[in-house]
Amino acid sequence: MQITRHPQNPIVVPGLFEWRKATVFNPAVIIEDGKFYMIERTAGSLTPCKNYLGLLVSEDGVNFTHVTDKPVLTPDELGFPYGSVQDPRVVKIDDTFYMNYAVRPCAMNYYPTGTGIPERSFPQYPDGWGEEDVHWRTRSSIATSKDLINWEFLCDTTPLDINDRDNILFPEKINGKYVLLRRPEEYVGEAYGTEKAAMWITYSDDLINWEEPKLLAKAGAGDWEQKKIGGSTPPVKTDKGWLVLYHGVDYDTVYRVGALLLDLENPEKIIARTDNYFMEPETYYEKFGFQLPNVIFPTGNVVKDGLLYIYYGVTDTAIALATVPVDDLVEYILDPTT
Ligand code: M1P
Repeated sequence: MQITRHPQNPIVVPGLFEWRKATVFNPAVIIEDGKFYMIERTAGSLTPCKNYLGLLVSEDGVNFTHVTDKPVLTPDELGFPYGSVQDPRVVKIDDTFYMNYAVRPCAMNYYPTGTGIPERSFPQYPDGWGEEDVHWRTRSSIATSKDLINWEFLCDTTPLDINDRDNILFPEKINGKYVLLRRPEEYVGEAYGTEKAAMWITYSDDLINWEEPKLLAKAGAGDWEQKKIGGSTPPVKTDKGWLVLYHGVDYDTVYRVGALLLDLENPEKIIARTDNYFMEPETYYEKFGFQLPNVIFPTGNVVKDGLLYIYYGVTDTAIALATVPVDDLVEYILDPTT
């Protein structure tokens, strides 16, 4: 199976506007009316690292320009004037766009070390912000839009007192219910059936009230996913099952990418899973960057002409694109010797 990194990588880089001059990464991407729309996670500074979401458009999925010179979603609009809005994933159900995003009510300071996890500190904020533990945790939510520009908060999909990100909606209801992937960081230990943060699945009739999540996939035996795993991209429907990319993190905080195939009618059932990763940091822009080295972090994928376009953050610094025939990837998951 051949994964092709685009020669123009990284295809989207920081700059242009104050609110994206430090970094851009981990984008949502969706095709609408034949055009590729990207929602990028951005920051104008690392101290504090207050993240915004910007909107770009492209005819070819490679060359993107901004639809508007302002962010389309800010932490301020969500009621968090010192917060950070992160890691969007977008699907369209009927005539509405649904965006999963993560929110930290107070943004932290990051000081890159160049060799690993950035050092961090907790800024002082006014008006009581930062005084409660919950202000420094990451919750996940859904916003809706009819045009990708104007977004409205719909609901929180996680309890507010735990860290829970990598929340991802399926692009259609299954057996009459909305379906959501989650990655509750604190659901570890014997009672939860997993020793490492894992992927969970939950259902809802109305998108507001979510059932108790069930454990879907936990870190496998491979070293590459020993620290934790999490869902990466919105599920893609194929004749063989729902294709879901996920990330695994090792003890050196290297991020790699694997994939799952889930049953179309019962997405709790894993039909097949890559034992090993199929992408890892290889190129300079994937190994070295402004924030965190050795991170590839897909958050968007679309299919066009049989090709899966995988959009991923690199080193939390820029955005890259890789493609693979979707059938080849599915065959590879079912039989890695192909
Ligand atoms: O810094 C790498 C990634 O770390 C987190 O991802 P996860 O909790 O799933 O490991 C997120 O902050 C993500 O945005 C970031 O790219």
